[in-house]
Amino acid sequence: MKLYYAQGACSLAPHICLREAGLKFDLEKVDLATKKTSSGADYKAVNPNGYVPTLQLDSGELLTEAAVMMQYIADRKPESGLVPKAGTMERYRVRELLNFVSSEIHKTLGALFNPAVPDGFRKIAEDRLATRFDVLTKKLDGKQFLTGGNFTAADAYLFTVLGWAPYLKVSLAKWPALTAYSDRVKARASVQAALKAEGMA
Ligand SMILES: N[C@@H](CCC(=O)N[C@@H](CS)C(=O)NCC(=O)O)C(=O)O
Repeated sequence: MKLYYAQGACSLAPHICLREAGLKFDLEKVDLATKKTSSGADYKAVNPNGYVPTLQLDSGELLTEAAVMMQYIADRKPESGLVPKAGTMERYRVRELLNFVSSEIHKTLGALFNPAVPDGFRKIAEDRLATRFDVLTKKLDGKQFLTGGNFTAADAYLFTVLGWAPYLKVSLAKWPALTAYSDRVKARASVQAALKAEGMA
């Protein structure tokens, strides 16, 4: 498999999952500004949307959308527990979280990377995020990870997007449980290895 990624972008989440699952994979960096990959390829020919991540499967097929490729990765190594077995309620819970992180946190925080975002929008985004962070704080009460004691793909995803907060000047000071959670996730060997491979550690 090959993961097309950009440093610290949402592609970090499937990258962490690949390492958690112990799968063999290559990385190819994408320059999001020029849409060229590190091998000089036209990234838009890989993913017409021009965004990362894209996962090239061993069959050569291309799979996009972070939350979906994490499920694909997890299913290659069910014993990793990254996404529980099909048909179980636990699986729906992780899918529920993946969807929540994608639509409520990733896209709201990610919009703030755009330097043209007006202050009014920033305020709306921050208010919305605050309500989501309150809910996440409650969810994490007494737990190591989002679903309990086991690390799942949802944790890889939430860790990745929370990591953008300092760059976006979104303060997490009101939610110390989220910072403690991020520190716990960051301490994992898979996360350290992924950060190192992306030049962030
Ligand atoms: N719906 C996509 C969104 C991916 C996305 O937002 N990627 C960002 C980085 S986190 C990106 O590549 N942005 C550059 C662009 O859209 O040109 C997914 O969930 O995988």
